[in-house]
Amino acid sequence: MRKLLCVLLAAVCLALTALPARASFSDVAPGDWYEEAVTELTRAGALKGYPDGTFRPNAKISAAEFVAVAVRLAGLPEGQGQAPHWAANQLQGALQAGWYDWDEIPPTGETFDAPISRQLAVKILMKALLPQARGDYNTESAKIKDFPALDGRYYEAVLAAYASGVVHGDPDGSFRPRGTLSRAEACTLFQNAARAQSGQPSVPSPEPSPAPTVPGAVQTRQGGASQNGWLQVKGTQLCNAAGEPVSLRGMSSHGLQWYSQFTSSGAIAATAEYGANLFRVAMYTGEGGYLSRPAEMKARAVAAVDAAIANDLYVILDWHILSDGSPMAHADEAAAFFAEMAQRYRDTPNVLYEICNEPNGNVSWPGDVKPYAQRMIQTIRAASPKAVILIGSPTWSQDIHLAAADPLDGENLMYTLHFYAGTHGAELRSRIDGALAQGLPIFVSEWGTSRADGSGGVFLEQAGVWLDFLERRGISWCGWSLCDKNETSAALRPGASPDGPWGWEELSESGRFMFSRFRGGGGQQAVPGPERPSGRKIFEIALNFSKSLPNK
Ligand code: IDC
Repeated sequence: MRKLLCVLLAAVCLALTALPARASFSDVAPGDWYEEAVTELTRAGALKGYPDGTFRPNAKISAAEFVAVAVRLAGLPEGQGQAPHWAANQLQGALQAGWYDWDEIPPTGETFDAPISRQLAVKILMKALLPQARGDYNTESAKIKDFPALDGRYYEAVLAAYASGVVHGDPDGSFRPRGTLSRAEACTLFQNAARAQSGQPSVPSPEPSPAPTVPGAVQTRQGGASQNGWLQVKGTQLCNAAGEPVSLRGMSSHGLQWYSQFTSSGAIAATAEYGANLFRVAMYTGEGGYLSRPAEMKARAVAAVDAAIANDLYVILDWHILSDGSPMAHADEAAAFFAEMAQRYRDTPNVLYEICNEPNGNVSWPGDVKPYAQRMIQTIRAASPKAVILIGSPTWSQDIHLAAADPLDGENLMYTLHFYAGTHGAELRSRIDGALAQGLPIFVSEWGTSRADGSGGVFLEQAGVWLDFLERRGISWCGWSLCDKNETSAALRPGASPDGPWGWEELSESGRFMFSRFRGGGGQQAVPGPERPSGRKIFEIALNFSKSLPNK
């Protein structure tokens, strides 16, 4: 009897010590599907959370974060990194060890904080932890529904990862090689690789994201509409349904009559992969736009809005007046359009209505823009009582001081301010502060790194000053423009695929700058490490690096 007790006691003790200590992150709860993986990696010393005690399981893992975990797990010696980044030495070590090539994560650092693609992550993982593993081409490729989407340089690693049970793919059988990984998913990959190393069976990861709440949504996003719900304006601040301040950041399309191909679901998804939670559908009225081809342009606008909704982004439906100067010139057409759209999207929290892009020419606030806005607000509110409505002002939506002195009545109204970094500076910024002080909510629904004509520059230093200014004030923004036109304000290089995804090399200088600021300029990355470099810093690093290259 006594002997039996001893044996039982020993068994209980053994069971207790075998239980993994729980990871103590405020957002990793017992029973979460990733809890075990996060705990194992934390105990192995490979993983750290954020200074605020969170782990952010659903955030996309960046290249630097992923490589840093791999380096720690493999015990790889660090190198001498050249970019001022918390993971530069670990990345340099991994590069020297041949885990990845120079072009995949350039040591200049521009993409260290960008989300890592799944195919590259798997390559690095296999090189780091299972370098001997191989997979049979015919057997393994048959398991991967989207095998043709894989870049050839990743075949070997991905086949080996499937063969050794490290990767199971999505429930629908696809691998999504150019998609991103959440931090939680990355943990299960590392856990599976560690298990494969020691001959233990791996665990397939379940559906990673919470179920979308938007009907028809194909993917949920950090900071997207399924997370934040109906927006509301409290004081001057844009807030989510729970009343917490939110900043929306993303890209505007170019004119739908010219570049609607870059409003495809693939293009919007590719932009969101870089961290955008906002898209703007710029439906020109003049210049061959809606007024001359209404049915066609409306169809394009609806398709673009639906694509943004399917990707869980907030989306601005922009009545893009420009050459038609006064919004009053076509107020009837605008009212009919917004009545239909507000009805169509009445139950969809994603949609914001921008009623007049840029009034200009001989227009006044009290005589033209304000009465126009009153009519549109009434029209939209008839169907959609709480959607956010964005209101322009004279002088290409720069005269917010006029609106601040004589604002409209109503809830969830914001006033747009547009700037171009090569043309507008401190004077316009101080106008924002003046308007905010008067209680006017501001939304920068269009800005560019170029001059106001869409060319010249790019003026990244000035743009950095602007974005830092906006960020400190919690102001949302949308960059001009997502297309491959040969002008400096275009975010894509000529010839970029309209369906994405886009590597860094397909982004223009302006695009790189804007895309790198979607997640904000500072403090969002995992510890350890200094603040993420601001856009200006990234620019300086790139500049210094190019200066250090020999002249050819
Ligand atoms: C520009 C486009 C350019 C096009 C022109 C006229 O970049 O390719 O030829 O419009 O249609 C705005 C406008 C926006 C302008 C942009 C740059 O809202 O339509 O786009 N800009 O000039 N306001 C200030 C600058």
